[in-house]
Amino acid sequence: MITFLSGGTGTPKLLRGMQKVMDRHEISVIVNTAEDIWISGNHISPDVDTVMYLFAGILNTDTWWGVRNDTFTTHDEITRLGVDEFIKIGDMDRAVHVARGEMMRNGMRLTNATKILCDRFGVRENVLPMTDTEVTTQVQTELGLIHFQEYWIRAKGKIEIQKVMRNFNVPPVATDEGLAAIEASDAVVIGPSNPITSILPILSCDGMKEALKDKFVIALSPFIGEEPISGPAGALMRAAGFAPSSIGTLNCYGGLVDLFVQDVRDPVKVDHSVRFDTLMTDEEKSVALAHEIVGLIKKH
Ligand code: GDP
Ligand code: FO1
Repeated sequence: MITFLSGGTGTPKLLRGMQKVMDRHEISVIVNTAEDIWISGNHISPDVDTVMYLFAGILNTDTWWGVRNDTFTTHDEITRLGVDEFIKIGDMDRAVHVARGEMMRNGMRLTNATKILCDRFGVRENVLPMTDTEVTTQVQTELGLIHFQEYWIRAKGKIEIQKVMRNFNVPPVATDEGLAAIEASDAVVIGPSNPITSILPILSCDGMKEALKDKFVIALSPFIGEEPISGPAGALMRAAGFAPSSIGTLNCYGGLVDLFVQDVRDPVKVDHSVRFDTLMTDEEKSVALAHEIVGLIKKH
């Protein structure tokens, strides 16, 4: 078994390849939930949904969010009626948010709601939210302290971030299911996700760092030079006090990593790193990188 720590784009690209090179029941994914948000009364868990839709074979892999060929009838009508739905939600996607919202309002843990939804979609992999209580990444900007989604989607990532924070009522705790998956794994792979908004929230769940201490941990860089392959990781790294680079990524993980993987094109030198082509522009490239990562684990 391998456990992956994942956000909603970079690591899912690797998981797309992993599905093809491993027994699917041997894949566990602990997924960031610090971007979750209640919208129009329903519960969106963007990273959990991306991983679930990927494994269900229905993910829109042009955007890496939402369901392929979804329609937006409800979103268009709700917007016409004056609801400020700043996130564009597809109709099929919304059905998942409605179902999950209902389960959670009835007191179900996010872990169990995710399991039920994954079963309905025929997902064979083990998809595990990082925690069962609410935690939200917020950024301090000229608009005040706002939800990360407000920054990235409403403000299109175009305003300066002064500070990144995580807000919660109860400190987030790693789930028993997540810790059991790590315990049962030969290795843990921190995928090439946003270190600040996807990976740190997972690592900050109580019990997570302890669980990783004695495990073989591989981390992949989401940076080539000072630029992430996509998304706002550069601005967030700077705001959190880290260099926007592979070195900054490794520093961010604070000594948990046994083997660091960076791209063959990356001009930044990281001592003892392993280099592969990590640019997963299509499924074939995801499969090739997945083979390399499995090879590293087998060699260990
Ligand atoms: P989010 O939840 O949508 O922010 O997605 P993640 O946190 O999972 O991933 C975002 C990160 O993925 C960005 O910082 C990108 O640089 C990185 N990324 C996207 N595609 C690739 C790729 O093909 N290779 C690598 N190495 N990183 C990638
Ligand atoms: N990202 C966008 O840039 N625009 C959208 O309208 C949008 C809608 C959306 C709906 C459901 C979902 O699960 C994700 C969605 N995303 C959208 C992705 C967005 O949430 C972010 O890219 C990730 O959270 C970034 O980490």
